[in-house]
Amino acid sequence: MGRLSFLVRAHRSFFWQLRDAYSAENLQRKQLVQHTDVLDGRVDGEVARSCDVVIVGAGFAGMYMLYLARNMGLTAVVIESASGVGGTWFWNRYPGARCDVESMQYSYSFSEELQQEWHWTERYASQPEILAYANYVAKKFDLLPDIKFNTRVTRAAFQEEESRWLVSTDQGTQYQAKWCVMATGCLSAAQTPKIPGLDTFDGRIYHTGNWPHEAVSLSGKKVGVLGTGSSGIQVIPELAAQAKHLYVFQRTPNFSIPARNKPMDAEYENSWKRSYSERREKARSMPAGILCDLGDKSALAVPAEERVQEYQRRWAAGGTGFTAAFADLLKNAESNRTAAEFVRERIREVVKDPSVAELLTPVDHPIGAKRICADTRYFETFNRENVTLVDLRTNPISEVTPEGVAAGSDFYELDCLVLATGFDAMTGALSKIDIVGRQGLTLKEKWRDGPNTFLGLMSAGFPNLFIVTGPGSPSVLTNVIVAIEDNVQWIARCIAHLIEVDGRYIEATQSAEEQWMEQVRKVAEGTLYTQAKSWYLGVNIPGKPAVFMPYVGGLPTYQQICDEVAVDGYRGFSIGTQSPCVERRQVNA
Ligand code: FAD
Ligand code: N01
Repeated sequence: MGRLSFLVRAHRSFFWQLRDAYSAENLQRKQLVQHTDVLDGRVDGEVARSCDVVIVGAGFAGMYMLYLARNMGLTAVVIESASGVGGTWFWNRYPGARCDVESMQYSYSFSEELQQEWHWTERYASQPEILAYANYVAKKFDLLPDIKFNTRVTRAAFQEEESRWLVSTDQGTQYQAKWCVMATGCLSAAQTPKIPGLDTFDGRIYHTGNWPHEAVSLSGKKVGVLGTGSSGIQVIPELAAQAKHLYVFQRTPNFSIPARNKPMDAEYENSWKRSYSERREKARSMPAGILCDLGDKSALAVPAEERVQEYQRRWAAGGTGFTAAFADLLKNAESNRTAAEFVRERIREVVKDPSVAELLTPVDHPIGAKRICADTRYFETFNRENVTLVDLRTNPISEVTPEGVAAGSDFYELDCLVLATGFDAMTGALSKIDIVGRQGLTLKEKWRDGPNTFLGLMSAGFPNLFIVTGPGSPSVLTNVIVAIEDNVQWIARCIAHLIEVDGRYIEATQSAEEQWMEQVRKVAEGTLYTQAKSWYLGVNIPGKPAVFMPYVGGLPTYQQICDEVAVDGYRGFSIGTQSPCVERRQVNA
């Protein structure tokens, strides 16, 4: 055990050496390896640009992967369908969009210079500010020349003879690379529900996950909004402030905690900047990668009065740290009920009309089992004269017509409709790409009954294809930037190892993958997460298999496992020095 922890520490120190060696302050291109693959080559008569790594997506994951790959001396290209960097924060431009992890934490930690010089103006950063930050990072590290914008990857196929990925785009371009990194995002495939007549609507339809770049004026308009998840809860107060009348079409009410956003306090910012690296390290030791006040007792282990005081304290402080009040809120149904009931009482207090309050009160799932929301005057919005809550449970939408929405026996005339209907999460962006692995196996076919990966990082049958924050990793249950940094560093280390040992390919073994998926399933079953019909389970997408996708065992445990796997010679992966089909021919000979 002692030796293993030593090796794990040594393995992790690689990242810090890498960070230090290639930090902003020292950004000369150093060559860890001699790369030769900058020439264009011909593939099936077409010219394909050849490089070491193709990265799909220029959100925080893709940008950091590019940064590390280039600084390792590898040639890399990022392919991005958007016209700019930022991913989530490029697309989700709806009014009210902001982060619910504090801005001092929701940022990269890999460059001390970057984290010192960037100034966040609010406790929780708004979408425009996070997008500005992404652009700043891209410029600071000179990432833009290696990103192909306005280009969608349509196909990625593993060429067995050469052990290379051939990546095709909707622009007719092709890229050939040793390694392909899918940095396509967990929440990047916006989901539009199939509602009869939706395409006949005469007014404009906006999806929160694909909001227009130009200003959208809603003043004097009758606006409908469908969906009351995190996006709906953020956009609804903003729409209500602009619209002549807002109709909120709600199927399931959600738990939300006041964010209590405020301007950045200079002393608070300085206290972080004085000890950024220590705080980042502590954050990495917390289950969600967020430095927070984590209760270590059971909610049932303290007297009722003390418990309520703790909830009140957290409610007043604001933010999603509310569910960290006690250690067992997501494990013990009785403990969870105490927190859920506290929030239900607050909703009843805030919303003046008791029948509206009742409709807004979540009763069908444990608090936190769906992604907890953070809001700014969400429940208060329903006290406004110009806001009507339409309960779709009793009055389901029958159709959309050119004039508006028919629900139950009522008709709502609308000028525009906002869809806050979420995403095909975790697998959606990947399943839109025709990914073909060894012997013609497609990822779509392999994942027909649910996504199978080893550590969320690789899937058996798809050598040299890495996924950042893939299903089977903690990803969406964390401060995602921390999860991204850890995954990307692991991938970089893995590629460095392959170069060191002259490995042509690395691939997850079937048995390691099966064992890992069993572990992912088991830990989820030990929690209350599986008791909600959430996108974590994929049940928001018709026909998608109901499988709990993220790993709920916590970031530190996950990272420890990833590190141990690596120091143990990439246990659970096979590494070959020849291409898989040459090896197969040798075995068969
Ligand atoms: P993304 O940012 O999704 O980037 C993926 C990129 O890949 C996109 O730009 C996309 O266009 C591109 N892409 C996908 N498929 C293709 C293709 N086939 N070809 C070319 N390009 C492609 N996380 C938190 O931790 N805290 C928060 O407070 C938080 N708030 C959020 C708020 C919203 C509204 C949403 C939607 C998500 C939020 N998240 C939050 C999660 C957020 O997605 C991550 O924090 C993070 O931004 C993900 O970065 P990424 O690079 O992995 O993916
Ligand atoms: O999506 P969601 P989201 N008819 O799936 C409803 C992150 N995020 O975009 O619950 C009627 O949560 C659906 O109803 P129901 C965060 O991780 C973070 O809001 O299925 N209604 C639900 O109300 C988050 O979890 C922030 O009954 C339909 C809503 O649409 C994730 O992104 C902000 C319907 C979808 O909710 C996704 O959030 C924003 C239909 N046919 C997003 N189809 C932060 O603040 C769907 N709905 C950090």
